[in-house]
Amino acid sequence: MDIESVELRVLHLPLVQPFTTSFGTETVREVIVVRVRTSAGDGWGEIVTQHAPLYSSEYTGGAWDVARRFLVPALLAQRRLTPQRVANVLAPFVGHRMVKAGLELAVLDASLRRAGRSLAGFLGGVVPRIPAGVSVGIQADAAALVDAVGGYLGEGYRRIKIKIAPGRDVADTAAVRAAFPEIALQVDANSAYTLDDVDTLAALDAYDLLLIEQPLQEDDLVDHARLAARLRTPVCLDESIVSDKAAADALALGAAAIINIKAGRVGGYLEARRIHDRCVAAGVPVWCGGMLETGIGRAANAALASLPGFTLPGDVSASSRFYRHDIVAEPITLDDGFVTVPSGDGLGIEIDHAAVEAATVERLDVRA
Ligand code: NPG
Repeated sequence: MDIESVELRVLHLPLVQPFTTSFGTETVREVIVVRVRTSAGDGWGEIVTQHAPLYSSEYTGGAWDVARRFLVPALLAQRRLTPQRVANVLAPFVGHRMVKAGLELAVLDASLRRAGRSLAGFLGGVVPRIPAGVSVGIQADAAALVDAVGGYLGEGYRRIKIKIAPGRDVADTAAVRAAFPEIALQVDANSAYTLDDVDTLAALDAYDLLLIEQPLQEDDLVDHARLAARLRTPVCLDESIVSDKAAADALALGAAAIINIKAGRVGGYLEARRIHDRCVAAGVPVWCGGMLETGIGRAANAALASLPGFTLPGDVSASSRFYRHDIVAEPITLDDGFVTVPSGDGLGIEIDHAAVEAATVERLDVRA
């Protein structure tokens, strides 16, 4: 397959409500979508960077620059590119994993469409639908949080994750647990704590949580292992797991008992599958995280989450949890608390071109 050109667009998609985490509040999702035009047809991908480097060092302006100047030209210089070769071609360029993941996804989509195969089938998915979890941002107060959680439970979500931050942790968790004693509940700190906070984090042990996600900084693997030894609640890593190698290190150190796999964060769906396979071999449960994906990345995440090691519900929610108007013809919906894994060729989605056009704030075509 030869790539003829790559179209990059920055989109601005308003969120149905603000989304607050320990690193900030988003009201508009800024995201880059990728369209590769190949000798065998088009493919679509999504680069999940945010406007500012708050979750990771990657951000949209940097992603745009590195894609345009280095990564896309490197792909355009290849003859007979396969999805499996994308990561190798891009490997000389350090970092920028979210950009690499978005480009690889577009090549995967084009290649699988041509082959008449679904992404889920290609990755090794084993179930036609996956249980849906939802990530609930920090609210004005604990009562508002309980209300928000109740709303999502009413929609059928099967697992709730609440965001925590210093000062908004134990009381918020206690309120949700008191209101909903039986639900599958977990918390996400997005790196907001240090080992000095061990007593606060240990206080969360009282609330029967599935896990605590990324309490410490991205590069704090040793401290996560120390913390894990002090908590009953299993420690799950997100930001720290930037590659299969990082996953191997975290497991070897005892820094994580559970891993959140996000294809964007680790450089692509093929690397995500390697982490899945490693965790299955090690008996470590994984779940599929989310980064407010549009219908493009959401379809791909549902495919990934259909692999057998994804034994915990992930953050693959309905598109309507974030967007009034998604950019695909058939946005992901909830059916009895489950999301159907797309079974069509490639990502199994059709792009709503008018919606893409309406959301575009910047566009660039890079040609061979
Ligand atoms: O459902 O897509 C979703 C959002 C899940 O909470 C979620 N994502 O820290 O995991 C996270 C958080 C996030 C959002 C991270 C945007 C980075 C960017």
